[in-house]
Amino acid sequence: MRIDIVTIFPEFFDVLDLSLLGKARQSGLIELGVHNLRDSTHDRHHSVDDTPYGGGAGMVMKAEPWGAALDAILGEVPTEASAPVPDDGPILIFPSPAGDQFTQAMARELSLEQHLVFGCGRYEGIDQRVVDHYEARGRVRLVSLGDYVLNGGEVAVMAMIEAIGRLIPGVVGNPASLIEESHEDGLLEYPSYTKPSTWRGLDVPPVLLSGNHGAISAWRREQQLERTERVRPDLLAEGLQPPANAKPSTSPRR
Ligand code: JD8
Repeated sequence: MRIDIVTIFPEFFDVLDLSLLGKARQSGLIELGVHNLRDSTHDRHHSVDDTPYGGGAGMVMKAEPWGAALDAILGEVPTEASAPVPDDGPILIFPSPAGDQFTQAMARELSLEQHLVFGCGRYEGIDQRVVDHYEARGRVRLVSLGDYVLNGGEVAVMAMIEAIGRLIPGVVGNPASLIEESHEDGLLEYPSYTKPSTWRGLDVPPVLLSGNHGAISAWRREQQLERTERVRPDLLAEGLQPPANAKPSTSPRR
């Protein structure tokens, strides 16, 4: 997968050299390009923002630097808006508090793409015509990390790249560990334990030391249901999702 990021804080993404994603880049599973928006400005101050039309607090990011930066990454996009919008090719993703909620299902969907381009806004946001221009010429998505306000898109992009990147086959060493995760089957994960079997007077649940795998799976499922009921009953309302590797069920959904 090719990932491009446009931002005024390119060093923010240096951390992507580390850990799993760092290895995935070395192995070629993920190709990453980080672009400084100011490199697409031509004035002495490399200015990327200006006052909002209609007044109001704060500054808005100018369209021209974004147009220059994204055209350079997306390659020639059809000039006239009437051209059919290709349903393949890169997806341009703008993090925004006004975007669609980012979820595990969206992460799985985007992990199947060949080329993701992330545009990190700052200030009060990006001139709306940037989104309108590229929406008329290709696939554009506004995505929100959650219902709270950040100062810019970088943190959201970091979270999305981690959630998407680890679903690319080969990035996570043992793909089995991807199955039994919160949100993968619509349930929160069960509690985990490791040695010692007693710590500060707290014992590991005996069933986990029993070697009885049937009993252990039943206990873990029970823990998932109890925890989800208690912490995220909304997930139960959504109905359980079949685990990613589940065979499509022929029986009508109850
Ligand atoms: C992109 C600029 C800051 C937002 C005025 C504060 C995502 N879940 C999320 N919360 N906030 C963002 C987000 C915030 C951003 C930008 C994403 C670009 N800002 C603005 C509007 C109010 N300032 C986000 N994903």
